[in-house]
Amino acid sequence: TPRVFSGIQPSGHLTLGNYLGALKRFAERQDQGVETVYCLVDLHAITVWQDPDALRQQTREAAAAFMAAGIDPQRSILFNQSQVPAHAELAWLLNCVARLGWMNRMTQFKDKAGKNSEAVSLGLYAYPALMAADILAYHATHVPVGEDQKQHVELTRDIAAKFNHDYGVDFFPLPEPVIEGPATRVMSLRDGSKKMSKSDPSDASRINLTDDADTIAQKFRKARTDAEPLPGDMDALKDRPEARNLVNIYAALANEAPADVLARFEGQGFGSFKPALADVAVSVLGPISGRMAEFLADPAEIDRILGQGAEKAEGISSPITARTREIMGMILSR
Ligand code: AQP
Repeated sequence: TPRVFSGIQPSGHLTLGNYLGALKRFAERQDQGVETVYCLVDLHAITVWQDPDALRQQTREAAAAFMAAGIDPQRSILFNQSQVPAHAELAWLLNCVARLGWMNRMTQFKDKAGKNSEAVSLGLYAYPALMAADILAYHATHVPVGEDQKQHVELTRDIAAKFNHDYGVDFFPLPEPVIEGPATRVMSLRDGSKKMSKSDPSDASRINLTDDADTIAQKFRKARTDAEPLPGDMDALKDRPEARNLVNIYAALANEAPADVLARFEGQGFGSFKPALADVAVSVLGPISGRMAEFLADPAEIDRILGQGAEKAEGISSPITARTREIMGMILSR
């Protein structure tokens, strides 16, 4: 039976990239009636330093964003990772299956560590093995993610296949990455070659789900673009990454094909396209930030929901990790 798993790091304010690449599609999956497990991956967030009070606040804010985007904790399992022991436990077991050479090929580690790779945490390096544990602890079959996470899901398949092979079992299903829609890689508003990221030092590079209408309009107004008018088809935007990004964002927000957006705006410049884009963004994000504020007014209720989700998550993952230990030869006598 299909089971969807995905997660988001509570490492800052969630962005428009997280919404279009992840949250919006998480809600669609839930509404298709598939079993959906969604995790606020706080153990991943601490691979770079997080102020403890800020981490708590960001985790509640992310939970509020999930619910505001349509994830219903009665129909999906919604929880924070650290409350379910299976994640850290299975990560260790899989650390012993994953190969160093595989880890060395992970581009996100190279990007995040930069030139300073001796000074980053061991956790940042092991991040993809923890992500494999997140997915495999639920025997998840489908993992909706943005383009940037594709390599990590492929690594998860390699780890699962090696485990099955090394122990002569058919235990872990190989999960499929699900990457679809016009906004699988939303780019920075300041640099069309970088993805929009919640940890980018420049707030102007991203739209936060908590931004108000004026801030959204101002960020799009200041977004980097070129001076050419919009063409009639997407192929002509091949070498115009900033323009292509804004058209894709418009299309994803309006649930239209990028080609249809261009058909309407062909020949127009950014002086008219940007305000139209801001209007669509505000009409979609305004209600979401409003609902987020309502949820955040009652943090104890958010914590209660996360606790209930963690109990359900533990019910699935705890027998799977126990069985993993048993397969590996560890005594299981209680
Ligand atoms: N720019 C993006 N466009 C489309 N999808 C995106 N995602 C992230 N950025 C974009 C998707 O959101 C999900 C959660 O990502 P994450 O929080 O686990 O970490 P990330 O991919 O590293 O995202 P950020 O925002 O860049 O976080 P930081 O800055 O903390 O590293 C994933 O499905 C991701 O693909």
